[in-house]
Amino acid sequence: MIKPDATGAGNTGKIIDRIIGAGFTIKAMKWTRLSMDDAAAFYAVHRERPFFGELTEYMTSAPIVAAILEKENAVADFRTLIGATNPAEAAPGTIRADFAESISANAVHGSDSDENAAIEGSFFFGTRELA
Ligand code: 3AN
Repeated sequence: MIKPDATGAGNTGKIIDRIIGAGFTIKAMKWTRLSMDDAAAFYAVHRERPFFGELTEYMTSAPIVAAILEKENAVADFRTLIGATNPAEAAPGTIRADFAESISANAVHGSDSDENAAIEGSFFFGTRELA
């Protein structure tokens, strides 16, 4: 997912370009905006965390781009491409080092396992939307 800070700053194209340049195939993609219910459901695992309110507020503040990406070793390679959650700790040249504003406005989201990638993919897309 490309998050509200990045879509709002006009960085969507640059981020997609990096994703394609790193060898990912786009299987599905959409520009949309999360409702509060959507954001709460998507981040349900973080429900009890102190930053949950800030996170859902932020994630509904502007459009996002959702995508399903395919690559050998996709989860690990995507996390390498985007860098650490906190942009201050993200390795130079990563998407978060170059485009993220803060730990909550951190430009992109990546699934943390194949299992969660399948769950998150079906949150946004039906099977007819897969290329
Ligand atoms: P990642 O997106 O790197 O997998 P997670 O799953 O630990 O990170 O956290 C989900 C999202 O919650 C992050 N992308 C970030 O926007 C937000 N977040 C995580 N930790 C904090 C924090 N300490 N303060 C504010 N927001 C946070």
